[in-house]
Amino acid sequence: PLNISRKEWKRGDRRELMKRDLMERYKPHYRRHPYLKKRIEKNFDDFWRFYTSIYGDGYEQQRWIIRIFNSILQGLLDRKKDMLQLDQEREKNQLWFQSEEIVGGVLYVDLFAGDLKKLREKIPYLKELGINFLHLMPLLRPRDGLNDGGYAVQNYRDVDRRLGTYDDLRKLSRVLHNEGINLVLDFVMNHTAKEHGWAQAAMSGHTRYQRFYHMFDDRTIPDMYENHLIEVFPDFAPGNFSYYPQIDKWVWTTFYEFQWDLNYANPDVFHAMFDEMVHLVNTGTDCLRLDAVPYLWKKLGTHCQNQEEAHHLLRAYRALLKILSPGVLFMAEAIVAPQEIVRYLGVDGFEGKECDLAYNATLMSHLWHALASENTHLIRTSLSKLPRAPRNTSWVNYIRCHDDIGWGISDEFAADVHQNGHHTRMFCTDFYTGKLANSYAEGYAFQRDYYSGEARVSGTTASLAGLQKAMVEAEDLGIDDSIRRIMLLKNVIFSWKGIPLIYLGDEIGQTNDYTYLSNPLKLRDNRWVHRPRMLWDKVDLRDMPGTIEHRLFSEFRKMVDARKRTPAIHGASKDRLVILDIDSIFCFERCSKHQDTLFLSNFSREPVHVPTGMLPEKWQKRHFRDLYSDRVLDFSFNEIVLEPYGFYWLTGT
Ligand code: OTU
Repeated sequence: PLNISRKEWKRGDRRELMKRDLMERYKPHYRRHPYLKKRIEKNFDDFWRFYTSIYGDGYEQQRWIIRIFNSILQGLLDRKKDMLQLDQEREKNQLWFQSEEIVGGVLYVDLFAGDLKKLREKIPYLKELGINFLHLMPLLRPRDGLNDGGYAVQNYRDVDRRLGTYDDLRKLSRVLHNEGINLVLDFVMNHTAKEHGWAQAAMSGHTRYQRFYHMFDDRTIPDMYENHLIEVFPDFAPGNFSYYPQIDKWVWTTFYEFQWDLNYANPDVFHAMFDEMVHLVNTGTDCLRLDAVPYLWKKLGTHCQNQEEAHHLLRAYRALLKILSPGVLFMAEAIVAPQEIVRYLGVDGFEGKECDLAYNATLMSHLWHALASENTHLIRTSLSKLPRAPRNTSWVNYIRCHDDIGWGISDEFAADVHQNGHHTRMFCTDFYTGKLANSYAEGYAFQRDYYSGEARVSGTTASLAGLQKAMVEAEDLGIDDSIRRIMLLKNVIFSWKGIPLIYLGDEIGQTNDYTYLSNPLKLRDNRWVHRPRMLWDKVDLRDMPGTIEHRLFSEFRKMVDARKRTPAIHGASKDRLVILDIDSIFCFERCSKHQDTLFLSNFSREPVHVPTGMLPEKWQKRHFRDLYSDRVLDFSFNEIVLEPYGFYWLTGT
């Protein structure tokens, strides 16, 4: 029942009325959950502002808001004691994720360990690696058959049967926490599988559920939208709409035909998805990876990505989870133009109100470009032109994930360094698919664009960096170089502001896995080439000096240790790019209360001498400590000498 009369609603301050009404309703629970009152007081205004900017503040909207807050209350009542406690600790230490101690890893449960139970047995390996922020690829119950690597969820409250049960997941999350490892889970927010209960109800004609999706009676409106849309998977899912004769309707399907985009213009969807989110949060996850967020809002006449409303939705959900589970982070998966990605971290007045983390796809793709071209003009120009990540957020820095590499290089930034954007992206594709004469890479074109010829690229880190070719040709120098290249890229993601995220298997240099070609459910999607089954025989070689695995693994360990003992890597330090007049050098400085550090990377296959006179004044000296190798270096002749693909983490002695 509504407590506020229409008259009051009409005349009064609706936000205050609603807030007071909710606070009154939850009073009986303040004794057991004393923080609830404070959290509502603190976050309600944000929720209201963003929620009503989408759904309005009509009298009936109260009913939705009360439902939403009832979901919070239910979530709080179901929430386990240890989680409630962690929430409170993290409320006092909100920027825990900015610590230099945090090191991320990502894996597929089945390919890495078999199932959730067996994954528990692999925890010692994760600890040996120093990983304490672990993203498990989608593991909620997917549709049968093709499921886009789990990104077509049939039931958000159940676990993929092949991996285990819901209890196994809860148990795993508890065990991980006891071992000091944070858990990241996917919340596939933009779409459900067409086998999801809602979609099934829609398919059988239930109008309430048809409104959960974007459905059209004929092609008129889809065609109007289509004029401005891009295709994400032009090869296996051309167009953005699919026809279903059972209901004689066209349904919005940005990705595969079996992934139905949710209609967030409907408050029913906002609430229903919030309920699913609450449930997921209560498995004990520390961070939700929000999949495909750029697509959440559709607006005719636009390309329907990165709309302001999509941001409002994330901000409204952010405010709600701060009430239920302030210990849980939001990580945006928005692989879009550099200028757009950063907006998911809440810039321009929305600092701290949107996502806490976001994939740094700009850094990732530009690192590969710098490596191929042995030139850092583009990466440093692009990075220096972008707004900084707000101080209460962090990037997730990676060189590779489970997806293809998209060449997120902007025409504008390319023009700033007198390059043509299209040609630059073509160069990257050609280089990493091994088309250019001097290329060492073994990658594959993914979803080539019919008009521009541009394509994203699939391939593991090791294969793209040349290890696969060098091993086939048994070329010692090639092997040395590719190991250097891999470590060069890793060194940047380990020291750049944010959390480094390693795709498990990279630490021992796993190359492309071609077995997907004999699996009918995988064979058309070459992203599976870089999602190899973990080769535990190779892992065992990490202890055998002289092997590639040993070399890579020990360097990786060294890097984790170095990161953890470098205070300037903490998110609170001040960072700035240092532009040197040497094409192949990427240099930045990070200054903390405790120590200043200068990071230098050489993207050239040749050694490079950097005259110390080129550096900012405080770095013009002769003796340094390299925090990576933990050695004191003496650069006589006033030159810092970097080996081919070499790098230093320098501090004063
Ligand atoms: C994500 O990626 C997932 O990471 C993919 O594995 C899924 O297939 C997809 O969503 C659908 O769920 O286009 O090529 O801007 O780029 O959401 C990968 C975001 C993708 C999109 C991204 C998408």
